[in-house]
Amino acid sequence: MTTILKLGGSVVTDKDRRETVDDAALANAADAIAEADTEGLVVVHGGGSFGHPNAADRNVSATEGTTDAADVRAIHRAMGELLTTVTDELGAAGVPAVPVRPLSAGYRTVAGDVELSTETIAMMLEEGFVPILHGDVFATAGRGATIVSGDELVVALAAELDAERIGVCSTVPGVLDDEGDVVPTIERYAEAETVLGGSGSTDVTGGMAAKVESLLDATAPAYVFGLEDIGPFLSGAEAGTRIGPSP
Ligand code: IP8
Repeated sequence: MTTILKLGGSVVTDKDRRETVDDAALANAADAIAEADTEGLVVVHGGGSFGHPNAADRNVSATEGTTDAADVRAIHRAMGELLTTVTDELGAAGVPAVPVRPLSAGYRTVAGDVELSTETIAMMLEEGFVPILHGDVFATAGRGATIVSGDELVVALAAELDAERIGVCSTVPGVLDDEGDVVPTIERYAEAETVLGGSGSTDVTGGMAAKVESLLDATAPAYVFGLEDIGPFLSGAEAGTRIGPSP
């Protein structure tokens, strides 16, 4: 069984302090993953205070491209530093984590779709490794390079690897309604539109609304939950908000 777990950039970094890892949150996430059965697990982490400020400085987003290779290098470098920290921390906790860099494994088409080659990742899984990917900068037909969010990669990975479940670990315990309560399920975007706001910090890929919209297109049910629910999610429980039809 293949499971895709996204660690939100705002969970593993201090989103308000540039290029700063949230050591305690990352250690908690690493411990929860290490305690679970990691066979068939792929982890993707977001950009947080590494990717988003570097992309925003250069006016690069999921739709705005750059043709300047120095921009591509700068954004990719920042994400590489975060990837190294996340992979090392997971490894130290006992997870057989190995890094995978999306810039070298995919691209965005002229229609805006994400193409990701997953043969290498499938072989890593077969050999018992846990591949770790991240939101990145992606060569994009006719636009130079744009940002690919971790959420887009999660959807592409789920389709290509025929995953059964997607988990998205966020700073909140799920998608919240106006009263601050977790919305248990979202099956259509219209149901959630009124409760979805933007992101509080610099987020070039659109915050919770964009997350829900892209997860609704996924080939597997997706769950949005907080740090405390990584363990329950990985053990097969329902956690936070389920996005998409029931499994
Ligand atoms: O935080 C964005 O990934 P996300 C990655 O999953 C960059 O949206 C480079 C900003």
